[in-house]
Amino acid sequence: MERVDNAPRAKVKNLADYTPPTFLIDTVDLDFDLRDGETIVTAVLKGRRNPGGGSAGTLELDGQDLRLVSLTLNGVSVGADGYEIAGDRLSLKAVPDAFTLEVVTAIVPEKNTALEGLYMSEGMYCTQCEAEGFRRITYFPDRPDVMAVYTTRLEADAARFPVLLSNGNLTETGDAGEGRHFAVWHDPFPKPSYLFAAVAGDLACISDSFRTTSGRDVALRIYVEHGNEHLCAHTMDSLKRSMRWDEDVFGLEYDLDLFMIVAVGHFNMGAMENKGLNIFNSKFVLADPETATDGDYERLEGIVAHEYFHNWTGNRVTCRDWFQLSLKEGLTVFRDQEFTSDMHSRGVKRVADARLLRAAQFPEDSGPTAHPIRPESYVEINNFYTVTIYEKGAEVIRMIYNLLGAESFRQGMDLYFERHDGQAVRCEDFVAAMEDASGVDLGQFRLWYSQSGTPELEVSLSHDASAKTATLKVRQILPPTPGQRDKKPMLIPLSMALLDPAGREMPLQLRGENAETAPASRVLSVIEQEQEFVFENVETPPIPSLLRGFSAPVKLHSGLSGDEERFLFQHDSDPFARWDAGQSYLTRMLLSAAMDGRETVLEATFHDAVAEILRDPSLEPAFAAELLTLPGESVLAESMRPADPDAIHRVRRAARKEIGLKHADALQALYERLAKAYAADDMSTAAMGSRALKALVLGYLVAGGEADARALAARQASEAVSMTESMAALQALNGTDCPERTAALAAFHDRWENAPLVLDKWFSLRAMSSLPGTLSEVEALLQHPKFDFGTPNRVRALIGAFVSGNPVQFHAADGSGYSFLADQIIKLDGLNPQIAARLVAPLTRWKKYDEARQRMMRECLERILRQPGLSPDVTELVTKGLG
Ligand code: B3K
Ligand code: ZN
Repeated sequence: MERVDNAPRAKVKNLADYTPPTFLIDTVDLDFDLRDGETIVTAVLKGRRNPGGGSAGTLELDGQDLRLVSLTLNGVSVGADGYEIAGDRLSLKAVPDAFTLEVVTAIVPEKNTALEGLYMSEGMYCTQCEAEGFRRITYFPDRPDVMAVYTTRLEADAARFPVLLSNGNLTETGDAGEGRHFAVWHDPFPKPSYLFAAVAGDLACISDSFRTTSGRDVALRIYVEHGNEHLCAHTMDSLKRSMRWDEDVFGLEYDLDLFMIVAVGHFNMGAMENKGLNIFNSKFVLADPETATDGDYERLEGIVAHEYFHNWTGNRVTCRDWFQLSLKEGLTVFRDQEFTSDMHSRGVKRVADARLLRAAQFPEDSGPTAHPIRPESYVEINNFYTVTIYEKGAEVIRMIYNLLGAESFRQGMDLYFERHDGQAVRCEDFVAAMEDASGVDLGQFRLWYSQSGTPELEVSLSHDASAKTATLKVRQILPPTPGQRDKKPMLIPLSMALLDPAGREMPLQLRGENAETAPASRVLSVIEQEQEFVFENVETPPIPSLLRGFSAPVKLHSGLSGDEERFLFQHDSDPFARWDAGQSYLTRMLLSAAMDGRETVLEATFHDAVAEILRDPSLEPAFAAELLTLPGESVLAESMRPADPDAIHRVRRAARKEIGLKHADALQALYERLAKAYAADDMSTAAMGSRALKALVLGYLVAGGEADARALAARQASEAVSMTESMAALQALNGTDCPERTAALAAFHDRWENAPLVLDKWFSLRAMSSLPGTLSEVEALLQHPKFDFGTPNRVRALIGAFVSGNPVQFHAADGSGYSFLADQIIKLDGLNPQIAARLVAPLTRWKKYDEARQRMMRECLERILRQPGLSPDVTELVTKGLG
């Protein structure tokens, strides 16, 4: 067997090795001569020695896939002996303390399939520079602590590229002769190279404006392909709401006179916060009720907000180095979560965020790629745009918010901006600002930045009737993670209440405290490995409601019985704790049925609770839908060792059938009531919530297995006037092999064949069907005329959906799912390493499965690693995955 060593391309970078840049760059003048074949980029950098950066005379520049045309230092052409190129580094020798360097490079955007740097998407030029894409445009110190003022001139064919955009303000336009034109943009705010952006294309523009609190008018523009203008209203609205919210809640105003969003069809992720010129995956710009679901609407709004909020948390104050990524990402996710909570339902949002953390982050944190939210080393930074950095990072900010309270947190934010506006800083600087503004000691809390892994809390409550005390014993367990065997006890905020038999909160009087001021719920600071909290004046045995509001990103072992969990599921006034009690109960029922092969999964008493929820008109429908959703197959797999994907699928299906049959009448009645509740194009929170519940109800009815339920779904599919209705019907039918499913899918395909974003949904439905034979269908779909390995959205819709959204087929006992994935990773790696690397994770979770699956998954990882010329991206994850 051929042996290949991919290691040389995969070099480890360590936080401990950070050194400040030797030279700073004050201004960058960029000129893009955009032409078919080769684009010439001329960069003029004005730089000077960094007073805190040592005395070396060599200027280190990064560059990748560039053809160097010329280098001119202070007007003198630099000869071959004046610089060295080694790999992706250009070292320029004998650089004086102040200099002007002109770098001319040639690049080929048309051939750039990695979609980093300058590339082409559907006939337009666009850029993606975070994290290290700028080095694919020109030689530059491509690191976030080098902040410069950019002036950008773009020149291109006037007919094909009438729109020329870059960061900041437009300062000049003109005719460049020979049918070409140019535009010059100037961004007055110093920024790191990763926030640079440029676009050239033939695009339609939707304009609006926003008046800031201080009375400035900001022009808002969304650029999309011609013909898509009518699909931008929700994006524009979301942008305006975000701008208002950031002023109201954080006192943060937008700082330029122009804010632009450009929609791009080929994009590696969701969107990018480039200064003044956000570039978005078109999936998160274009929406109307006919083509986008309510879920799409919500995600779009959240992403627009997230990118907009980055203007302050990320752009004005940026990261010193990429180890600090969570400084901007965790904080900005926290901000977008708060925005969504304020716009919609706080309880439902909290549940959704907790669900995401459990489904995606906990598995990462317990697997071979676990890392702290501030990692200490990496090979490829693109591999660190993870749920840990983003979502766990946001949970860490949320804990600070809860520890300090809203007011002090706001003061901490103000101090953070006062100290660091215009700087590139560390997570530590953020924590210090919070600490200094509030006086709260965050010493022990800082471990959340450096320790990886999900802490576990083991809790037990005992009641002493004669002493009238209730004692809560808490133990924290910190499982070992790669590179971290022993850990220090952390500060874990544990929000809790004690409920009496009627479900009311009892006063919580800790020993030594005053009875009069005892609160109904409180946050305990768990700081020791083992700790006891004694509550006084507790007459009757209480039921503890724990981890309310998901007060910390931990796994809770509550020690509660099934009856107690059911009680909380019915009575807890805290939405998260109520939902969580139900999930925990269901997990127990489902897993015990999975292990003993039982036919009936749910207890009769649980069905009573379900019946109650189905007929409770006071419950917010979106929340009722959360309560009644069973834990997903991958979440269940997390709690079963070894995980048995077939058994999990079987019992989950059986439980759904039970619910569908047992509650058929109630479900039917509810379906009819909800069907009349709102117009299909009513996009209010209430209407969307009502449709979420209706989709769940339809799913259960079809799961019941009766023909009339299938007919109902088929009717909904064919009569649907909105994408939400249509997808709900297709999803309900997707797990059943029946003519209704086949017909509905075919009709959907024919109707939407030419609408790429909708066709993606069809690919995903096909890939996520749990029916046997799905893998062969997915393989056949790789040959579908509309499938394209070069379009990330399509790859995610088909391959991504299969490997992450179809556990039972992906984990097929014969290993076919694994080798399919290995083939696709190898194929994609040659085109787009980032997209290939994003698919690796499921194979790295082999430890959770039985021996046969373990062996097959490892074999696939080894096969991938044997590929010659494998990217550092995939090499890093596969190597870690093999452990
Ligand atoms: N900052 C970008 C993500 C860049 C990913 C680079 N691989 C989008 C965001 O988090 O807002
Ligand atoms: Zn972000």
